[in-house]
Amino acid sequence: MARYDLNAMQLDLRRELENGFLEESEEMVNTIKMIMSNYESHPKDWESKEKWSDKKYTRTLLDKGNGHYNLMILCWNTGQESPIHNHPKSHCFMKTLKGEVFEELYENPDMTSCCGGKMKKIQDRVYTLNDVAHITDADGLHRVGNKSHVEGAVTLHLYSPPFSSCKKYDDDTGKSTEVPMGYDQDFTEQCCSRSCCEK
Ligand code: 2CO
Ligand code: FE2
Repeated sequence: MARYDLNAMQLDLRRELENGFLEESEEMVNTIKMIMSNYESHPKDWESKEKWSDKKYTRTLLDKGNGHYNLMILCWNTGQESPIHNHPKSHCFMKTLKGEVFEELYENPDMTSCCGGKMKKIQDRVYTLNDVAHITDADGLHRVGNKSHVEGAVTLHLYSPPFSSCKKYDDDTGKSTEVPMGYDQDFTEQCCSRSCCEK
């Protein structure tokens, strides 16, 4: 039997999200987690799309999901991490394709009536190969990164609905700044002759 590869997983995601994300649907969250869990990471599927920078983790767009979601891979060089940030009105799913990433979960100051000041960490988590995580702004904000000194990490992210900017938060003051979320590479333009785009 053919391996359940990244293209097969993309087709399942397309099908599941063909009408977009049904708000508040716990069932949909679980189905997407399951689809992403069923895929077992295989470097052959995604290594041609890796991009590494010494300056910052990179973002490579794989699929615009008919406007309903964005699917991308992120490459985290040793020691690289994101600022504390939100995912505005969106579901964030993250699967580890290579290495290991950490996640620090923080209280969302926009969800509490209180008062600014230092960001409050709620939890530390670690995601190893093939783990799938899910977060919304109602769960909190996060910082994600790669603590390894020797191995890069690659993660696969699905955001639904898609967003093109988010807020980053200062650790000490809790003040937020709107930042655009650009891409270092975009493979969606050449997507239409590939099986991932077939309905
Ligand atoms: N949200 C960050 C980004 O898309 C990555 S942290 O995991 O969601 O750049
Ligand atoms: Fe994030």
